[in-house]
Amino acid sequence: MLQILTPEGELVGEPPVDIPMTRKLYRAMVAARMFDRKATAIQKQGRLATYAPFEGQEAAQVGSAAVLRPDDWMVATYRDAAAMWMQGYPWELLLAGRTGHERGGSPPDYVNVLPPSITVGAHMLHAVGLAWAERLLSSERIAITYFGDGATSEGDFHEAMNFAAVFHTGTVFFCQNNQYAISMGFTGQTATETIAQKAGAYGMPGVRLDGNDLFAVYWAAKKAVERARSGNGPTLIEAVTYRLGPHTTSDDPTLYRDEGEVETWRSRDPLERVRRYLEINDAWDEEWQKHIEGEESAVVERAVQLAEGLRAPDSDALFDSMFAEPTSDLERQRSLLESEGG
Ligand SMILES: Cc1ncc(C[n+]2csc(CCOP(=O)(O)OP(=O)(O)O)c2C)c(N)n1
Repeated sequence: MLQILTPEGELVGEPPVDIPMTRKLYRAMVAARMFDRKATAIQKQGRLATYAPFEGQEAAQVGSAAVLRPDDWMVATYRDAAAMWMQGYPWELLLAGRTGHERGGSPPDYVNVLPPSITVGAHMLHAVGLAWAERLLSSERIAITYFGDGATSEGDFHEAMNFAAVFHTGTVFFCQNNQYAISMGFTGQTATETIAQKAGAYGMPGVRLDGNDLFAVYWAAKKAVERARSGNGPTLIEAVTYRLGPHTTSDDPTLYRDEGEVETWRSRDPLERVRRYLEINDAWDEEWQKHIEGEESAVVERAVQLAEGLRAPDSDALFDSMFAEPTSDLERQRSLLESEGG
C-alpha cells in the first residue's frame, strides 16, 4: 500500500508538493472539516433533511481533487462534498441540496461537477460517458468519479470499468474504501483482498494507497490524471480510509462496529499528520491554525446563511432543471399541476 507520510507526520517517500502548497491543501482540509461538522450540527437542529458526513476522508477528497484542472469533470456521491467544493461547487449549494432545494443540483455553468449521486454506483457510467465524449471531441478534459467500497458490488461499476478500459476513456475511478457500506463491512462486500486488484480484470492499472495520507493520494491521483489526459486510458485508485462518523445522520454505527476500531482510525487522522509534518518543518503554529479556522468558519457560516436565505422554489423548478428542452411527458405533467392550482 502506497504511503508517503506516516501518521506521525514523517516522510517515507518523496513529497509531491512543496511546503506552501502543503499549507494550502492543509487549509482546504481544515475548511472541509469545518463544513462537515457544521452541516452535521445543523442537521441535528432539523435544518437539513439528512446529511452524510465525511470526517476522516478529507485527505482522499482534497488531495485527489487538487490535481484537476478547473474544467475537468467530476461525478461524485452524497459523501464527497469536499471534493466537489475543491472543483468549484459552492458550499451553499451543497447544503441546499440536502434540504431538497432545486438550486442544490445546479452549480454555476462554469463548474463541471454533476450534482451528487444518491443512487449507489450509477454515476460512474456518467463519468465514463463524459470522458468518452471529450475524447471524441479531441479535448484534454478528463473525468474523475468518486465512489465507495459498496459501490463496487453494483453492476454499474463493472460496466463502467469495462467500457472505460476498452475505449481508453480518460476516466479516473477513485474509490474511497471507508470500510463500510452502511452496516456492511468490507469483507462482506467482496471476496478479493483489495479493490485495486479488480483493475487487472479490466485491463487498467490499479493503485492501492493510504487514503489518509494527503501526499500518497495527491501523487497517485496526479499520475492517473496525467495518464487519462494523454489518451492512455483509465486508472482505478483505491484509497484505504475510514468513515469516522455515521453513514448518515440517521444511522447508529454503534450497532455494527466497536469504539476501539474507531479510535484506531482516529489516530490516523489525515489532518493531524499533515499538521505534524508542517510543524516539523517550521510551517505551522497555533496562531496560524486559529487564523485559518476563524476565516474558514466565517466562510461556512456565510454559506449556511446563503443556503437558508434561498427563496423556496416554485413548482416550475421541478420541470425546468432536468432537460434543456422539456419532454412532452413533462409538459403534460406541468399542465396537470397547473390545472390543479399549482
Ligand atoms: C442502487 C442503490 N442501492 C442501495 C442504496 C442504499 N444505499 C445508500 S448508501 C449505501 C451504501 C453505499 O456504500 P459505499 O458505496 O461504500 O459508500 P459510502 O456510503 O461508504 O461512502 C446504500 C446501500 C442506494 N442509494 N442506491
